[in-house]
Amino acid sequence: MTQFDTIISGGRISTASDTFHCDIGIRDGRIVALGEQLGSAANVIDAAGKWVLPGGIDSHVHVSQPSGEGIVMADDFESATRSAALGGNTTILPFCTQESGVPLRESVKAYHAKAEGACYTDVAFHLIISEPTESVLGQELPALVRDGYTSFKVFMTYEGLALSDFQMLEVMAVARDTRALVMVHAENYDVIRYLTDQLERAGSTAPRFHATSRPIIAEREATYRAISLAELSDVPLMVVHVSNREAMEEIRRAQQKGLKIFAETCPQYLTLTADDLDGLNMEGAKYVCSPPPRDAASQLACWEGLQQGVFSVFSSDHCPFRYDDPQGKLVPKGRTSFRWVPNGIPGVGARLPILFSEGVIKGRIDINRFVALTATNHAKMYGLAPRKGTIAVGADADIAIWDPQIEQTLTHAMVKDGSDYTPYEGMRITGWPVTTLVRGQIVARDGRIEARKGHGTYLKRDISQYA
Ligand code: DUC
Ligand code: ZN
Ligand code: ZN
Repeated sequence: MTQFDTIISGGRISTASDTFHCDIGIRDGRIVALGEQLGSAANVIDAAGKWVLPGGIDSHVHVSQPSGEGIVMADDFESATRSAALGGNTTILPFCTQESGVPLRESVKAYHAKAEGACYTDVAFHLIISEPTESVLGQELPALVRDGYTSFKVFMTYEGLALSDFQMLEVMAVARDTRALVMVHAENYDVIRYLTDQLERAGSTAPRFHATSRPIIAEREATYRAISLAELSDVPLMVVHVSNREAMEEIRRAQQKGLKIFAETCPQYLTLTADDLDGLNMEGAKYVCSPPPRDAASQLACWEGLQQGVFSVFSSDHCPFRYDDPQGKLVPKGRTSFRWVPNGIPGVGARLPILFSEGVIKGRIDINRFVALTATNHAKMYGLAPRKGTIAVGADADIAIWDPQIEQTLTHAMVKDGSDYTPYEGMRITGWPVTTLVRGQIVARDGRIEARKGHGTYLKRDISQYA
């Protein structure tokens, strides 16, 4: 009888703190040994010359979310987790949106039904709170937090989603009582509404005006206000998808005061600018996301935030729509105004290669920070540690084996999500995750899926280590 189901041998292992060479012994989906000459195994994966890292955890993705009349999100749970696994991820955290007038528990059940049997990676859910009614605040949310939905997102903008400051305070009070983590989309709703009206009246309706309608000031002001409300409520806060220096400065100031304010940035804020929205005809729609990509100075600021610890997580904000599709970016109404262009871009498959290549290979961050930003901190932040997010005895064998030598040009065919484009098309990328194991099983290898659909499982989460 062999001692292990799988041994990964000869690789260079990095965690969020260390880099070392040894073999990894895996049994029953977990790491059970780290050492040399581990003995025999049913399967041996030769990782000589490769980098062996914790599988990525992408804690900000949107899958199968209702997105407005006539608009369909490009990914279901199968295609989103396929792309995630091919891109070196082993867990994703999509959102369950509260539907108007529907008990929150019903919305959660509906997402479970969509994910059940469909996933290649593991999955856990955040909640989106759009109607903080008495029963949601008093009964549903506390019960759902107890059941493992330990984080929820609130929006400060968007019709049907934006909460007033009063409502934000009510949600934060529940978070304080239950030790849940609040995530916030920080943009000033009235500023955006006002500017959108002005732009439309002036006939400035092309996709590029999406960026004009959501200036840095709108993000900075809302970031400051969200932090103030969290300070008043004495709760930790995660500011998601931060795009620029001014918002970052609000976050840094709060962090320096000792407040538990955390922040996330995403690949689009490192690699795209508002000029990308400027394409001919509707091409710019491919880059419509919120907050919008800014400029080169903002990109530099976001890199500094990753280097200096202002950002603790780097996520994709994968929110995929097909481009050449009347139910996607080319929805007929979108031609009349940027206001109606589906908001979001794909990225779950490209997130890790982009940060590896632009960050680690180009020397902006080291490999340990890469692991922290893409896996370990997500696990700690969202109640998945110590089971997920690291390479240690006892942890799930969620592992991505990287070839740091591969150089290629990124194309949509490589990320294989349900969309028909990648906003990062044409980027030169060095390093690629060649093998992804989820709980010890090879799910993706050399650009192909090898596991059965449904190998991915739902994860009930603990309270955040930071809450
Ligand atoms: N916010 C997100 O987090 N994702 C897509 C759109 C948005 O506004
Ligand atoms: Zn958002
Ligand atoms: Zn998002």
